[in-house]
Amino acid sequence: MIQELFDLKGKVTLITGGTHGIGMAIGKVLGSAGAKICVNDISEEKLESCKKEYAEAGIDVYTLKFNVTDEDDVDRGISQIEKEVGDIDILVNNAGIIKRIPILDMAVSDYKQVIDVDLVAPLIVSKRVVPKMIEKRAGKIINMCSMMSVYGRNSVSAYASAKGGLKLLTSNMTCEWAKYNIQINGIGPGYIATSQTAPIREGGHPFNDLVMTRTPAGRWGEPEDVGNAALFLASKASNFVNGHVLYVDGGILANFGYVKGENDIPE
Ligand code: NAP
Ligand code: GCO
Repeated sequence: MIQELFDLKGKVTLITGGTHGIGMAIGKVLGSAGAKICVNDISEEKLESCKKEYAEAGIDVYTLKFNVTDEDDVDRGISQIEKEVGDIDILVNNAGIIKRIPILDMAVSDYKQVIDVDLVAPLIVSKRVVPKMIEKRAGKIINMCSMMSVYGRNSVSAYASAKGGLKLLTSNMTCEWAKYNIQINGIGPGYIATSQTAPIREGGHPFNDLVMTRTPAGRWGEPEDVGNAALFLASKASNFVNGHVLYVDGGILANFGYVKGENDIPE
């Protein structure tokens, strides 16, 4: 019974930007549950190099180059997946970028680029994929939100605007598509150790101290922490969960913070 609940055997899954980081972690977990994993990227090199790591996890990944911000490129890519692999059962809108620039220093073009990848692209890819899910009266869409869907911080205005919008786009997708037995949810990772956060985590960056004190779990998240949560939202176990953002953040959103050395909880 329990195995059947999380069995994704034969489910065609597209993870955008799934060649490394959180997307790859999701691919490995869903692939280990039997899903047929398809990943796209804009880098041929990353598409090629990810195959080995997926293979080491026992997953024969299908890779395809297309830019999630380009409607024609998305249509071409999804059509090729539908032809060569099958109609998509599970869509993970994972591809994303961040630009850490204070508002007054940021070019509007930079702001628009982040919005395009992190907010408009999930709309483009979902609009192209969902008609087949509606026909089948079944589907799972997971939008990669963030704790920045609810928090801002200096220098990430474009990113937080996009992720905040993606939280509400998830709500609106639910309002329009849940009646077709499609579950659309978000995942909101906290601070996860990937290439995207390396600049603020490594080399003694002070931001690392902030994350360590603000996160009750006392650690950075690992991509697998997000992958494991994705299994729940991709499986039958979440068939009545809709429009929800599942925060995978070690408790950071529950914690206003404390003064180090005062009221420390004993180890
Ligand atoms: P990452 O290592 O930077 O991976 C992002 C992926 O998206 C890369 O494979 C990137 O490809 C791809 N991508 C970017 N633009 C694209 C485009 N136009 N078309 C197709 N693919 C594109 O980031 P990550 O840390 O794994 O994050 C994955 C997702 O989780 C992102 O949406 C991010 O915002 C979100 N998130 C991350 C954290 C965290 O702490 N790491 C926390 C909350 C949310 P290239 O490498 O070739 O550019
Ligand atoms: C930052 C980080 C965050 C993470 C993540 C946190 O600069 O604050 O990159 O934005 O990527 O979104 O949940």
